Amino acid sequence: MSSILVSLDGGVLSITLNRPDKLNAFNPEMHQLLKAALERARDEAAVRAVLLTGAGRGFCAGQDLSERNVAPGAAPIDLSVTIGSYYNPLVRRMRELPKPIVCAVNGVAAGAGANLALACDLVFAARSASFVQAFSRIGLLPDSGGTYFLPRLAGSARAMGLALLGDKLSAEDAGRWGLIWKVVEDANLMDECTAAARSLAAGPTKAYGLIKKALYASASNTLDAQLDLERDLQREAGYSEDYREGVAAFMQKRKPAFKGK
Ligand code: LHQ
Repeated sequence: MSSILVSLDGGVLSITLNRPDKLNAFNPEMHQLLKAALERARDEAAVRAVLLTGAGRGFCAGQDLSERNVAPGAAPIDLSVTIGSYYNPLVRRMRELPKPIVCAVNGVAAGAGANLALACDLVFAARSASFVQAFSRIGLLPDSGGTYFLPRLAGSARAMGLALLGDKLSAEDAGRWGLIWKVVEDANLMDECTAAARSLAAGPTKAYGLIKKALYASASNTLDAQLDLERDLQREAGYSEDYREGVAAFMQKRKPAFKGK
């Protein structure tokens, strides 16, 4: 059984992390297959949104620690190699993808798995799901963008508490704290996420890519720089076929038929 399942339907590329007996923890094969799936999402015009979830009772437990056990007396492993080769390129690939990524957090999201969810654009979590910055429990600091996302989403006091204590944060608290978009009942998670991804896949894809670019740039921009960026990106959006269609449909009081161009 492949460690990543991929299928395309209605413009939505569904990607399922599939190592359920390990709560979908990452090994090199899973990284390589996820990379290929995200490259497909970037390159194929037929893909207009991505839906990411996990198989079984967990979303993702981060790095597979059974591959990281250092025998007594053995030389320490340089973790920066794994981070530099896999996790950092993964987070960059997701944020730079000019198409929206919907995340369905179906269960526990721990370590890099929690931060992988936070790197997505529209995050839904099942009521029974949870988020754990498990790193400090094993003597590490949050990676995969955790030290960037957490203070920006939840504020620095909550980011520090989560990182230092490594406690489980319920989906409900993650919703209240602004870490994610929405909490939904477990039984409705996949239906709601599929509907959101389908709706995005039928939308103005180019504009969505520009929205991602502008909002993600704003975290480190001055107001002046952001105003200039909005001007430049709006020029690009204004040249799209979907903008023409959007305005024409509004004037004709009909629903727009966006093509993603
Ligand atoms: C696992 C894992 C796992 C292997 C559950 N690995 N088997 C980047 C670069 C380089 C190196 C280091 O790391 C990183 C980034 C990181 O992600 S570091 C953080 C790594 N992740 C963690 O520390 C989380 C470890 N897991 C847990 O704390 C718990 O499993 C959580 C809180 C996720 C869930 O707890 P439970 O619901 O009680 O489940 P469980 O602990 O019983 O796990 C179920 C099974 O999954 C179990 O196997 P078993 O054979 O006993 O049924 C676990 O061993 C296995 N599993 N996480 N990361």
